[in-house]
Amino acid sequence: MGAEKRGALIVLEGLDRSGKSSQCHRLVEFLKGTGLKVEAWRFPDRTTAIGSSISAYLGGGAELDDRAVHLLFSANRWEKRLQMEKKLMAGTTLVVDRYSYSGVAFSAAKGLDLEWCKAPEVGLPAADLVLYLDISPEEAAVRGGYGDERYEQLDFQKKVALQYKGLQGKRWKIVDARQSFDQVHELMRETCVKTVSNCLNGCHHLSRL
Ligand code: NYM
Ligand code: MG
Repeated sequence: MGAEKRGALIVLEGLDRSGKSSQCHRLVEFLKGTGLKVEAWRFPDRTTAIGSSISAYLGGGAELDDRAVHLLFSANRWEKRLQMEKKLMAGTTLVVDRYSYSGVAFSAAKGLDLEWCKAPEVGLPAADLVLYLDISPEEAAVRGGYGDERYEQLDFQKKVALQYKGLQGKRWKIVDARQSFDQVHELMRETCVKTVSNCLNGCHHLSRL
């Protein structure tokens, strides 16, 4: 049997309006252009039943207990776990717009206990690379303004930014998101290519959070 050729789990994280969604698409197009099997994913995945409850909550149409919402966000990742792992093990790289780190940062910013917030994430596939699009909450707020979903307020985003800082670890790359769209993309390319080739060359097994 040959070495396992698995795809990479690449996660983009950052405050609302940091440019994650556009950069995810740009990155996926770039990686596809190099001949790789790549898919764009995002959390929350609003297409499932759990995702639609989350969406109703974010839109302000539903009031839910903070811990219940936290667990819904986590369950939304768990319901996708098998499909994610199958894709990764079949050699497809996933570029994911938000993951467990959003889950922990946004709930901890509400004042929930950090360890409690992390617990339901344990066992999910671990990201091979977390690209953190770094921008101050003030600068993000100025950029075209927030929408009207829950959490999209400057004071709350400041608390989220602090939580994100505490989560940064060895698989994180901090990307200066104040640069132009093309510059930010350039900053991300090289580490992504390296991460994908490490995974495809069988350097490491899929690990879990
Ligand atoms: N969010 C996202 C959470 O609070 N917990 C999570 O686990 C995830 C994945 O949902 N403000 C928050 C962050 C965002 C909001 O995300 C909606 P998006 O990327 O704007 O659809
Ligand atoms: Mg948003």
